Amino acid sequence: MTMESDRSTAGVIGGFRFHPGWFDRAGQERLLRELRAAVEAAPFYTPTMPKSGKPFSVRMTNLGPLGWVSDKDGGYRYQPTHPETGERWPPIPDVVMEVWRAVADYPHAPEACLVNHYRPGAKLGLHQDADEQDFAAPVVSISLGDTCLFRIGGTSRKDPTRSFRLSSGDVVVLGGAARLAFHGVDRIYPGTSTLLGDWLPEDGRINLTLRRVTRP
Ligand code: MD3
Ligand code: FE
Repeated sequence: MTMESDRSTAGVIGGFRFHPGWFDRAGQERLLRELRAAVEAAPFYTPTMPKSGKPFSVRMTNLGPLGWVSDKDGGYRYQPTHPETGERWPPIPDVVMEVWRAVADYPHAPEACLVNHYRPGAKLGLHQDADEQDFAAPVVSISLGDTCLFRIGGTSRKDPTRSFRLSSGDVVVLGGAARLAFHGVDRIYPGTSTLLGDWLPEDGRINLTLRRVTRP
């Protein structure tokens, strides 16, 4: 019962909702087809850290009217265009909007869908999502491809954390207190899914995070 990483969410900060297996394999493949078409128009790029300019190990792109970007000079921000192509981000596919409508319990549309690609070895350090104006809206996450080890704590960096695995097709909703919880991705388990192999030779994991950015 006290495994370091299991599928139970007991003891996790309030407002955290876990929907394992929301998408079955056919649903994951349908979603991936939409995503591939969008990523052709808005390719993955490598963001860099504010000030240091150190590259992220995670590659990113976005869908929707606003996208989250980061670079040395501009820092963390939302903007309507891709930092390398200068084009507007492609729309958020209907299948993704349907997940928001089903789980978000929030009456306005999301504005940003950040698409993270983790190759084996990529990580995302413990952080808060705090670049949005409306914390009343939850963040909704969809996992595709290889399983990862995800960690979530409390609203202070010093709070204890819990780890568990997120697998292909899982949906997580971060609302209430969890909306400002520290969280991160500690590792990717290579070879745990066959979903991405045909598309991304380096395989790995994709995560979509849906967010409301502006106050409605
Ligand atoms: C907990 N992404 O893009 S998704 C991010 O798996 C991010 O790619 C991770 O953290 C990923 O910012 C985690 C699950 C998630 C998303 C947002 C959260 C967990 C969260 C916001 C608050 C608390
Ligand atoms: Fe985050």
